[in-house]
Amino acid sequence: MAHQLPPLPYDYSALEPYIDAQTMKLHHDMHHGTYVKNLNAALEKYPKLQSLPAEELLRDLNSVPEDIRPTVRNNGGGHVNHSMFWKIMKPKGGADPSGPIADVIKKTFGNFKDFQTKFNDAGAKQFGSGWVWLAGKPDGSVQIVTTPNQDNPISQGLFPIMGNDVWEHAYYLKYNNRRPEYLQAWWNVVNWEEINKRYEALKSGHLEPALASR
Ligand code: MN3
Repeated sequence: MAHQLPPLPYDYSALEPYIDAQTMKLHHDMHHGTYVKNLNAALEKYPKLQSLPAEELLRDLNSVPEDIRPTVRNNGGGHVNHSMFWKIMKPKGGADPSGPIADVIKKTFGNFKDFQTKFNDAGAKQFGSGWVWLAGKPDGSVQIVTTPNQDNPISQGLFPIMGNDVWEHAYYLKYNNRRPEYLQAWWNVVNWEEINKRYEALKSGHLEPALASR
């Protein structure tokens, strides 16, 4: 079955005032929609690859036929990244995390505030389009990484626990060139329940439910 654009799990306006409805509509319907369309078009020639979750293709890009590899990397990445992105946000989200993700953040970064500062700084410094992530290994260790374009940490052997989109399309209508302001505001819509689920899936080795593109 072809890859599908997952429905947004809340209204376009649900993340106001932090993320505006027009940005959400364009971002989900047009940008994510286009990644899905392009991914499916690229896979038409390779029926065997169509049934794999997009994460599997990204995990081993070298096994993807060369003629579609850049398209799969960019558009498969775009599909996986955004499928996660909608889910790790929610209206009335934010506040301080609790549960296992709070514990590992404290253990790794000292406290939540220092983690936020490092995450925001990394996102602000990502040159051009890309993402800032908290990524982890099956042993439960975590680190902040950035990726250009639509690359996903999964291609480097790391699992994306959470990530923020720092492409201009994610914030420009409301924040213009003020990316740091967007990065700061974003914490108000973070869905820690979902992020805890993803972190638990990584540690337990049962990643299936966390594969966002399914
Ligand atoms: Mn985006």
